[in-house]
Amino acid sequence: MDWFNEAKYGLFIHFGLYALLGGEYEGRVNRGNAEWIMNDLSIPRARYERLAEQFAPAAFDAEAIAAAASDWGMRYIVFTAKHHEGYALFDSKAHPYNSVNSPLCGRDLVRELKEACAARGLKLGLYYSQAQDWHDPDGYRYRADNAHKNFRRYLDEKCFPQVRELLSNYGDIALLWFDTPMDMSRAESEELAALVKGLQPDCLINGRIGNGVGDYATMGDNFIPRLPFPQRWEVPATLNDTWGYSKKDQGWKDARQIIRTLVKIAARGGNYLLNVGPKPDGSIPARAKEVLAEVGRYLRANGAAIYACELMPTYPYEISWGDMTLKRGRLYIHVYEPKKVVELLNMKAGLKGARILATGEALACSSVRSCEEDWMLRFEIPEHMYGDSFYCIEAELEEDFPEIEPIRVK
Ligand code: JFZ
Repeated sequence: MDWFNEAKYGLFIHFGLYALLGGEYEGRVNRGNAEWIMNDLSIPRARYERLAEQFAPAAFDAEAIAAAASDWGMRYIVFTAKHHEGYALFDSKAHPYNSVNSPLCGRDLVRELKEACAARGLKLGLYYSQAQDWHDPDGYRYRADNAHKNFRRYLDEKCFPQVRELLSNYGDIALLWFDTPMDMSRAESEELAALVKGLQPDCLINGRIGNGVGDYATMGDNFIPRLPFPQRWEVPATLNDTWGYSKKDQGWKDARQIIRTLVKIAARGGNYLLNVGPKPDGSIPARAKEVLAEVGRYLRANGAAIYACELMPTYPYEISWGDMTLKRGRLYIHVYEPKKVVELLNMKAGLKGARILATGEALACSSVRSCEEDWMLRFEIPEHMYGDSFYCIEAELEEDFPEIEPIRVK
């Protein structure tokens, strides 16, 4: 799992026929996730299938996406090879409902993305909805009567053959990202995992394969554990409020929120898998690109404080103006507000030195007692930076991690 532990930040891409609807169908707006529209608005299968005839992602440019993702500081991409709608974005001989058979598309988007990622040194993971398939009569469907279905037939005739194709026809796949296991039994999750590992032993499997079978835990959207979590984990998260493209959803988070979340996740030993939902033509919404480019600038200057950083043994406390990450005896203090001095209260350490990470400018630093007689780490910010925010201090320690000094009761 080394690459995954070091990567910390990945790009999730939710693309499929739902993008054509953008969260609206025949004047009705879908209030939930845009990619759930077929289910949530009960669009009949025969009607929804017609979208495959219109699927024309002329602006889906895998090379531009891979170039952008690496520019944005992301180390891996997870792409929806097949979402709950059942439509595959790759050349599947196992099932004809796929992008190669769409007359206005005729392309294998998984292959294009795999080649573009390989050229950029990015890992490619594939999302595959293993349990829900609203197109297959025997696939599960949320809030429906699934009891009469022959789920085994669906597994044998669609799910397993397609997973086999994904792991046989595209070279190394770094990760298979399964989702919503629903009523899958432990034996079924294990059988699917065995299929994956039998074809590609190094391919990681996320927690949503179900029944505790995956290689790491998948958290809920934007959920960050409060206490050190001993397992490897990943937070899938939206940049606005939905995964698939939505015409209405303008709830974009800004770059500073994303940076703060990324720092918090990295300090707590997790990965941040941040989503974009391409438009019907396959292009990424402009606002998403702006925000991600700004986050990328922070990472270019401060990546040493994020990639491959370690799980903190403890989180001393929540600071309103910043956060900390840790790597090999270096404590990184991410500062979000203008400051003249940065003080970390109730911490004590042997300090070998400190600098502004992005520029290398040395800082006066000390491990001293405050006027309240508590220990603290103190860093003096150079005058020309008094007005700055969103920078990072690198403090070199004599030990692995500062001592946390309890607050004294006076
Ligand atoms: C699932 C999908 O249904 C959704 O469309 C999207 O692909 C997302 C990444 O994953 O939605 C979930 C599944 C589980 C949780 C949240 C959203 N969860 O456990 O909190």
